[in-house]
Amino acid sequence: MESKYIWMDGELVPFEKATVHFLSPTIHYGFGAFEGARCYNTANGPAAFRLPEHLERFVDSAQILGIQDFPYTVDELRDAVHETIQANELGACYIRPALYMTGPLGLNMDAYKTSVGIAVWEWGAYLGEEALEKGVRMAVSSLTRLHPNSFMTKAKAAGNYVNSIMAKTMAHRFGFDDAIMLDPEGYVAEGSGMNIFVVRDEVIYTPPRTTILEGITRDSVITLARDLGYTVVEERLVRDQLYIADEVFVSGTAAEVVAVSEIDTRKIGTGKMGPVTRYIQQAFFQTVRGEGQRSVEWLDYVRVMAPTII
Ligand code: PPE
Repeated sequence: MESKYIWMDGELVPFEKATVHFLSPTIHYGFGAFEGARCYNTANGPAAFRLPEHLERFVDSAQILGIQDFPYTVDELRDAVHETIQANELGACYIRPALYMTGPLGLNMDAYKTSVGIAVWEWGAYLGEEALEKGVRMAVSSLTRLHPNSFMTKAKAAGNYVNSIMAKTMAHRFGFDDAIMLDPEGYVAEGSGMNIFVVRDEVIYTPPRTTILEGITRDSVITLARDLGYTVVEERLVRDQLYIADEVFVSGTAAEVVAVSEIDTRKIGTGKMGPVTRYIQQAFFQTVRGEGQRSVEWLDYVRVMAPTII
């Protein structure tokens, strides 16, 4: 995760100096939010995938949390991301904006001040290079995904990830690659850090937006699948629908598009990446590399900025 500089409130700070005070309320209470986007290498140079949409979701996270002093516009953040990628001399990389609080501890956010940082680093295949071809083995978690009236599922709030971390780690310790979370009513919600899709008889199903993070990769997959002529249905799914699916796959910025070969010790379909997943994975990678029909619409080519290194 190392890089040369991290952007912090308008300045590019050398990596080792990019620290936050121990008394930040974000450390004590998990009150903060983050975003995750990716930049890919294309024939026309590095380009960030759907960057404005990611930054809009970042601003929305602040809005959902009730933060009233969020200091930047989407355009300012976009410039900052470009500047940070440039300063770090990176091509393909992961982009991690985060907002965190300074100010007195205590549970009234109106006493805090909001700060924003942006880190970028080279981050390879999140679930492993092999997973992109072979798929991953997942387990339904015994932990319930967030109740929409206690944690807000549309915000990428830092504290929401306590639930994800516990679920993913448990799955790992039990020998699986990742966890599938059910919502408070028992319906399939999402993975610890990715959305989920089911393929049955060539129709693609995915849980509705209500209790999940509205993944930008999820939206891209739905759009690409429809472009390819598939029917995509957003409806509630139960866990046994996963077991009898022809194919299951997950999507996320970090995870990209990855097949699920096994769930709760049941082999899914043939136990290998299915044809629909492969087709969509190919369309996704073509798009992010600048070779798809949607590439122009979705790629934000990194611009040269005048850096403000301190
Ligand atoms: N659900 C959750 C809970 C989630 O965290 C992510 C992204 C998604 C769905 C997919 O959303 P999108 O990236 O917009 O397609 N998870 C981020 C964090 C991963 C991490 O380990 O950190 C990501 O993929 O960047």
